[in-house]
Amino acid sequence: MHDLASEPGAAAFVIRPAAPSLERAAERPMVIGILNVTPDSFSDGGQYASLRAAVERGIQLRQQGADVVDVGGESTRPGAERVPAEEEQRRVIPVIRELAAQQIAISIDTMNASTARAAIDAGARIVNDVSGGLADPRMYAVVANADVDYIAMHWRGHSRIMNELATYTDVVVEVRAELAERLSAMDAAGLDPNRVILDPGLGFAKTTEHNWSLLARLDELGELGRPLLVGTSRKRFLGELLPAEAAIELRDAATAATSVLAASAGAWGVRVHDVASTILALAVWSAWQTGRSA
Ligand code: PMM
Repeated sequence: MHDLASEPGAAAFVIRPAAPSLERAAERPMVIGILNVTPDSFSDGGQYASLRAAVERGIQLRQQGADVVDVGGESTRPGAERVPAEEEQRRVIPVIRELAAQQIAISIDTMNASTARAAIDAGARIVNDVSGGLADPRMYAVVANADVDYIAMHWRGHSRIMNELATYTDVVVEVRAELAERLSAMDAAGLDPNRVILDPGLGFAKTTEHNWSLLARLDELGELGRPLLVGTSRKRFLGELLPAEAAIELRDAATAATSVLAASAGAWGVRVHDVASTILALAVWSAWQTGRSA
């Protein structure tokens, strides 16, 4: 693998070993790189070419410093329709198998227990479930019976209807209570609580105002006693800070800023599309921290 850390002036880009840990490292949060394998992401040139392109992108995310590559085959954008589990698996399993064979730590972004099971068999080490176990009643059993970590995101309903579910009196109090309920359900289903990461689910049944409250009051979710993952990357609420016609990639600078804010609020990890800009922003944050303690 190309070693960016050995290049002059590349000290910021220390590539950590591919062993995800629920202990947050001192120097920076975990960086989870997003690899969406949907027809609109790698559509050119037929199935083999798109498999190759997806695998190459996964390797690139790792080379840029991602600790984990999060592979997903079903879009969860507002309004998105469901994808059959068989089609989801057809998209993601060959990609996971190839990346895992290259010792890249993989999480599978799925709400389907059967896809989680197939991904674990293909080498995934983390199950990232945006529904926190609510979409598929068989999910907890799959996770409880496997040697994997589990990311449980706050969720109220499928993408087609989620915007209608964004009603809260106090979003942080309610998200915390609903995540606590999930933790109890996981406990009852025999999941190891020490292997669970929680995520506030920014943009999922949340308005822009809700997202900013959750980010600014992340410490209140920390009271649940579990590591927190934050996913702001390229989301619409960041796009609202840019001119309407701005290219989607321009949201990466805003994402890098939220990565720093999440780091300083104690987040365990951030999930991003553009790994390089977040790694650099976190290196700035880390150097700042060192300056404080020197
Ligand atoms: N957001 C998306 C998809 N998966 N998983 C977690 N844990 N947290 C998130 O915020 C999250 C997620 C939204 O879709 P994208 O892949 O286009 O970012």
